[in-house]
Amino acid sequence: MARRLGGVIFAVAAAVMAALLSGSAAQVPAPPPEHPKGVVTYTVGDAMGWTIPAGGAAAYEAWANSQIFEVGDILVFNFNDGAHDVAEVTETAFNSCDGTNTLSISTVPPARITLATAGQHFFICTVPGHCSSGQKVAINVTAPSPRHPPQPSRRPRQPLLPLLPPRRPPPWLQLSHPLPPLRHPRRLLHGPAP
Ligand SMILES: [Cu+2]
Repeated sequence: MARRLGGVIFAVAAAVMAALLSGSAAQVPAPPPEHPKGVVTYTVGDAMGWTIPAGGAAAYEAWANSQIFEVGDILVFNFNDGAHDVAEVTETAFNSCDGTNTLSISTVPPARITLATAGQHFFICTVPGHCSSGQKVAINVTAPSPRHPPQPSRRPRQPLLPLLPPRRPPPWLQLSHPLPPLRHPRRLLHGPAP
């Protein structure tokens, strides 16, 4: 009898502990994945820099296709001061090498341009003849990933653990008649104490 009673108490206690443990474990949110690299700065054309490529526009096309650009990344255009510029243009202007209506233009090297939005970005040099000779590059920018979480100053501060009220055991675990303490189980074996 005492063994069974002790077993029941143990089972109930174990069930309560399991319920509490599983409940509290489920409340702890998984930590956000940390981005290992942060914002990536790309030098357009690498060692070639920003110039009229010997191989034509295919050189910049191949360079751009070998990278994965994400929102927040930075392009650096290296060129000789006064020899070139960098203009972001529409796709239509990019295709026709029209540098008359630019979205933005940088004339001082090195030009650092942050890729602020996802989608296609088109850059050309507006010096006559340069774009049509291949000084143009199209950049496909993908949406931010966990590699680029929002800036800490913009992220609302949250407690590490949510402040939830303490969990109560479910009603079916609440005993209407508390069980007597089992300090002297042997006594129960031989009947109630005198
Ligand atoms: Cu140029």
